[in-house]
Amino acid sequence: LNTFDWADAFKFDDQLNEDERMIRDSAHAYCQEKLQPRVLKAFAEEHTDPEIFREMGEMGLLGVTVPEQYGGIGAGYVSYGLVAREVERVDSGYRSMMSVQSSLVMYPIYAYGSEEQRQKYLPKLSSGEWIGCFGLTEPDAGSDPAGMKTRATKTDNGYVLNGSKMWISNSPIADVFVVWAKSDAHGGKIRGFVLEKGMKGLSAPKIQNKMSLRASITGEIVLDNVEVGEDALLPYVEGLKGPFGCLNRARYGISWGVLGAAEFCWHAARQYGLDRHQFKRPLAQTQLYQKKLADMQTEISLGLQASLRVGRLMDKAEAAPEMISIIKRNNCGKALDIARLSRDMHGGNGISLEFGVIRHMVNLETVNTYEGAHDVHALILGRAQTGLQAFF
Ligand code: TGC
Ligand code: FAD
Repeated sequence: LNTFDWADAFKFDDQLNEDERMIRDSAHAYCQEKLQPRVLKAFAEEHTDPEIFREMGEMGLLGVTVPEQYGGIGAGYVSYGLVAREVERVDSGYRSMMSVQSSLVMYPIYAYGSEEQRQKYLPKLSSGEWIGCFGLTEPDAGSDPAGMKTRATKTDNGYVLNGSKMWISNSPIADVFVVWAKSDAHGGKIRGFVLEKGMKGLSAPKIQNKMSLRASITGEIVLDNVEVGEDALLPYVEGLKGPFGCLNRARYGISWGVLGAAEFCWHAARQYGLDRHQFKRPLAQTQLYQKKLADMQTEISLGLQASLRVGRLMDKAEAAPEMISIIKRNNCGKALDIARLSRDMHGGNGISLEFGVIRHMVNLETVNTYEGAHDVHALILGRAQTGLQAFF
């Protein structure tokens, strides 16, 4: 009879190659040994440790898909997904720090930057010596980034930038700012600019009192007549496809990451149900408890297969953005359901930070919203199958 491993229902592991397993295992070891022990305090105290970027850099976890000549490890998108899953198994905030640096800062500099920009920024971002952030969202432009107000105005030597960005991961501790603005010199089209900490008129105040992603710092970016040279412009992209090209990669990584968080919540609920007795038997020996465990196992197993499939297509440059919308939307929604169920299955203990599940639950509320809210991805998919846009 063929065997069934409850934790790996579809023999997911068999579908990975040796290199992918090695990257996954070393990411798992780092995350469990170094990140897991400090997450409770970091979340409770709303503290982001910049040293984590250096550690991740040393482990080769930043810019996994960036070629080695720029400091990356030149691995594929399945490897990137496996890393995201291991990091988010500990905390969505840590995965956020990693994926902004990799997909939203290193990727645009690599894909749209000049050779000088690649040489200047990528090695230091990949080692974690420099921290990056990505400014697209504004106070009045979230789901609709085309409505941004930030402007780049041409000067004799370059550009002057004015505007403000909101809800920007890493910004208060960032050294490098990838900022998107409408440029008058380019017919009002959206262009990317690489700014640096310390530029006159550039500030990044922290957003206080978040109840989610508390281990990952979030801030604004305020641009008050920031003057930059021509060399700050990302030369090789214009229009919304610039930021969306980065978001495709980050959203893909998130689809894996949230399954790591969901697996944590599933395994915790299973163990809790085996250990805790009520009515003279383990909670796990009740039909309602087992039904919930079966739902968790099913959704996680299916989600992993879908992300793996899209990852293999990304490695062949054959993945369409709509595929990414399916996995980002569904995996986030399912992970959030699983975290909420696990919280419930832990009873009163479920609300304590000590058990970890409520931390994942509140984190996943953010992950379900950022990088295209759950309903926004539904509209992308609705448009793709009807030909009718329902955004406005
Ligand atoms: P639309 O007319 O659909 O497209 C405008 C132009 O963009 C191109 N495009 C894409 N290109 C590549 N990949 C994609 N996924 C693309 N989607 C669109 C499109 O081809 C077109 O190009 P062109 O050359 O014809 O001009 O644009 P729209 O304004 O109608 O957009 C609607 C919508 C809803 C699809 C879009 O605006 C959207 O996805 N909104 C969600 C916004 C979002 O995801 N923001 C994320 C901010 S960053 C973030 O949250 C980081 S958190 C990270 C962390 O901490 O981990
Ligand atoms: P809105 O766009 O105002 O949406 C509010 C609600 O309305 C949502 O439920 C949405 O689904 C719904 N909605 C919107 N439009 C429609 C429609 N047409 N039809 C039906 N329903 C609709 N951004 C960055 O640029 N960089 C970052 O690093 C970054 N990090 C973040 C970190 C955190 C902790 C958070 C919370 C956000 C971050 N974001 C970042 C911003 C994030 O991408 C936005 O919050 C997200 O895109 C949603 O925009 P919004 O908050 O303005 O919500």
